[in-house]
Amino acid sequence: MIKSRVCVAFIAAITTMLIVTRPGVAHDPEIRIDNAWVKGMPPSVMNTAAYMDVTNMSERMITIVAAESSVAEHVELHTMETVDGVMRMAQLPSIEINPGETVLFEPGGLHVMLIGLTRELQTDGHVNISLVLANGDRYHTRAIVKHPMDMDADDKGSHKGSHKGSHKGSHKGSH
Ligand SMILES: [Cu+2]
Repeated sequence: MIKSRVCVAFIAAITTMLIVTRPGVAHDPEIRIDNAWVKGMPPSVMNTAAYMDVTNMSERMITIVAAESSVAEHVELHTMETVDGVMRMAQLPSIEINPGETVLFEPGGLHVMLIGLTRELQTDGHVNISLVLANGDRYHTRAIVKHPMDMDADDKGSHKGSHKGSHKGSHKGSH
């Protein structure tokens, strides 16, 4: 009797270990994150944005409800919208992705907003970013930091002046 109880406890412990040691998610991955990168900023700029491709690998719609990163005090899901001819950022409560669909987080569109950077981002360094799904699963990615002058030509500083001017000067002063 005691023996079988010990055995059950042992199996339970092993099972717990297996679940805990699996990184993040205990079933087939629902999303895949590719090409993650962060816009590098001069040290004086406290906010920046991260971009990536997110593919829904599952057969049902998934919902991203939050993003997390240790390099910023606040992390938000943002998009760009045009109001009265002026492009500005808007926070999104969630982002839905249909089965098989890839949603692009890219300059001028969806982005993960990193607000209040807690450390300086080194060009070619990495930033850990997690996406949180509605079911509580977290998916981690390592985003590479691009130099501020190294951005795609089509970016054209679309963030400039938004967020109450916090991005102002982000394209000034190349190193
Ligand atoms: Cu933003």
